[in-house]
Amino acid sequence: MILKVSVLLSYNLLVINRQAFLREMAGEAKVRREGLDLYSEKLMMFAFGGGKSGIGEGGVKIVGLVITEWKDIPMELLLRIVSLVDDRTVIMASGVCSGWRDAICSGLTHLCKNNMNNLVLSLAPKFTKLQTLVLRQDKPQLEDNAVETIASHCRDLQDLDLSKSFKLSDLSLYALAHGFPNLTKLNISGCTAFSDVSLEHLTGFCRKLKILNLCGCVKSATDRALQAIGRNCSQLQSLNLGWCENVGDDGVRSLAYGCPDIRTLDLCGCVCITDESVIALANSCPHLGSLCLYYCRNITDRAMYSLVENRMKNKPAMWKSMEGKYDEEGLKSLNISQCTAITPPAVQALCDSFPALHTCSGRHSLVMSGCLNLTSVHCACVVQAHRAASIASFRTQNDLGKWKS
Ligand SMILES: *[C@@H]1O[C@H](CO)[C@@H](O)[C@H](O)[C@H]1NC(C)=O
Ligand SMILES: *[C@@H]1O[C@H](CO)[C@@H](O)[C@H](O)[C@H]1NC(C)=O
Ligand SMILES: *[C@@H]1O[C@H](CO)[C@@H](O)[C@H](O)[C@H]1NC(C)=O
Ligand SMILES: *[C@@H]1O[C@H](CO)[C@@H](O)[C@H](O)[C@H]1NC(C)=O
Ligand SMILES: *[C@@H]1O[C@H](CO)[C@@H](O)[C@H](O)[C@H]1NC(C)=O
Ligand SMILES: CC(=O)N[C@H]1CO[C@H](CO)[C@@H](O)[C@@H]1O
Repeated sequence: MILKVSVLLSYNLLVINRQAFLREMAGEAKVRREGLDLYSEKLMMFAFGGGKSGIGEGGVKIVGLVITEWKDIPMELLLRIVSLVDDRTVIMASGVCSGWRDAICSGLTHLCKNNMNNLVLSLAPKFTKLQTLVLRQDKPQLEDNAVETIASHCRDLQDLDLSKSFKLSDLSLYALAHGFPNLTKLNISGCTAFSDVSLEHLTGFCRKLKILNLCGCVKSATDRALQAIGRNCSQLQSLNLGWCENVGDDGVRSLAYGCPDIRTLDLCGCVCITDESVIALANSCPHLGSLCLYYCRNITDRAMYSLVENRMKNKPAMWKSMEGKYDEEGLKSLNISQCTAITPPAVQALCDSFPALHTCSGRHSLVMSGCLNLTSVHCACVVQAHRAASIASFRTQNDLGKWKS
């Protein structure tokens, strides 16, 4: 019975890719609206022991108890229903009847909360076509054997979220490395137990990674691991290294040179990095659109001017290649909050050369709170920025000249 309940739960909590999931459960041909409705009805009949029990007339009557929505069904009854019907029916009903699904999910969340590891162990072998798997946990339960099971059964997986699973050890990363050569998205944010050796190993196998979240992985995100990422994962577009305080310039430099397609990089709280990191990124990563340098205290104006300078260098080429899609390139988001060494003229130059950066109230794309010396910077909202662009670029040239001399 637990297994059946868990299969249903998995629909919401484990399985995100509904299409692949339905294909897996039903076979392509059967996934038709009418088919789903039939399943739903079959399920209802199980629920109430007879054909026409008033479903669809705004409610279901059972002696002494009026049920207007699925969520009103007592938990014992739900459990009984689930234990009677086959997995496929339950799943198919979930596909059409969100009320049913929500009822089960809200009612049985505790089951999942306390049995995540067992759920995964029993479910993974059933979902061999799974492409996306999100295993978020309130309290970490996932253990290496669950990840090993996923790795040996769900060979098509491309997107895996294991964030905050700090019970996992290096064994999990080794299992992922060998199980998923085609992994494009991996979230191990907050998985603090992994070592840099195992991460390095992983990058040698998962070479198609595009999105990687290592936020808080202090032990694994070292310069050595970043060098491996730079050598192996040239398609990387998004990397979160937030609060990875072992990351230094050598690592970021390797990353910048090895992953020229990087678009989003979070270096917040990487206290060891200096201007050299930003200069390498500015030189090598023309698509960089979002950069977080929050609390990187050793970043100075030099870093800001390197971004500006590369913007000027790349602009003519960009105009040509983007055919007017000017706004799609260049920094769109920058967080230099708490970077106390940066001065107003440098940030002004930055604002002037990246029109997408703005400080419109309530939705800053340039965040500089905590830098008291920046109060004199005036960064326009997007509309004005467009208009000011030509004047701005002239001013920027002047600023650059000043800085260089
Ligand atoms: C990975 O992708 C390649 C190319 O798309 C494919 O040939 C291969 O079978 C895939 N490997 C796995 C384990 O899915
Ligand atoms: C990864 O996990 C963290 C923590 O659960 C979450 O905030 C983040 O949105 C997830 N996704 C990506 C793509 O980083
Ligand atoms: C960062 O700045 C502090 C203070 O100026 C300095 O002591 C430290 O050596 C710098 N760190 C690096 C990695 O350059
Ligand atoms: C800037 O970055 C820090 C660290 O990631 C974050 O806490 C803060 O919310 C960011 N600020 C904005 C406005 O995005
Ligand atoms: C920023 O301003 C404060 C107070 O005005 C001053 O003490 C500090 O030296 C300034 N820092 C820099 C880097 O200019
Ligand atoms: C194929 C390839 O380039 N693999 C590299 C992955 O990263 C490690 C560690 O930096 C290198 O030793 C491999 O050569």
